[in-house]
Amino acid sequence: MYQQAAWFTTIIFIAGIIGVFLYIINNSDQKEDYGTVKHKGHQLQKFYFLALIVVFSIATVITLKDLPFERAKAQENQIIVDAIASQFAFELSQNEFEVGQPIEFRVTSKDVNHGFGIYDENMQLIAQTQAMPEYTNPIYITFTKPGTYKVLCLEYCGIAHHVMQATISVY
Ligand SMILES: [Cu+2]
Repeated sequence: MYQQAAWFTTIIFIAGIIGVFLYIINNSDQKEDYGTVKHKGHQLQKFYFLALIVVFSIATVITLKDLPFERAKAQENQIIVDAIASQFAFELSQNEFEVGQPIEFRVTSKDVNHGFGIYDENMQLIAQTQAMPEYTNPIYITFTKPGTYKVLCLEYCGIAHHVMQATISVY
């Protein structure tokens, strides 16, 4: 659906640009007094510049208001799990959970920047954040299916980055 909207928008913009080019080509043989043309052009420029600012400001406000996905929020009865990344392992204060239990992972790093990506059994990324030294980034997640989930590092952090992982079991 978003793909389609992107396509339509692109095509409309391309059509608009082609239209402008055709208009300019069509009118390029008309001779006018240089002074008048310059004056008119300047006025037009001012008008289009303002119009662009207005159109893009409105478009920005409208499109930034809502994310195309639901944002996870903190819950009252959530379990808090400390997740500490370091070269080249994840240390989780708990890695066994129940289906339907809201969890907050508090993700940080002991050394360099790492990624913290939670993958389901089909190796689809279901949640992720950065693991950064001196920062704690939360992930709010409620597992809806039992199974074995994997945590993988998503940022190249050194020679053994590719082996950096942890396992989460959900019952
Ligand atoms: Cu890494």
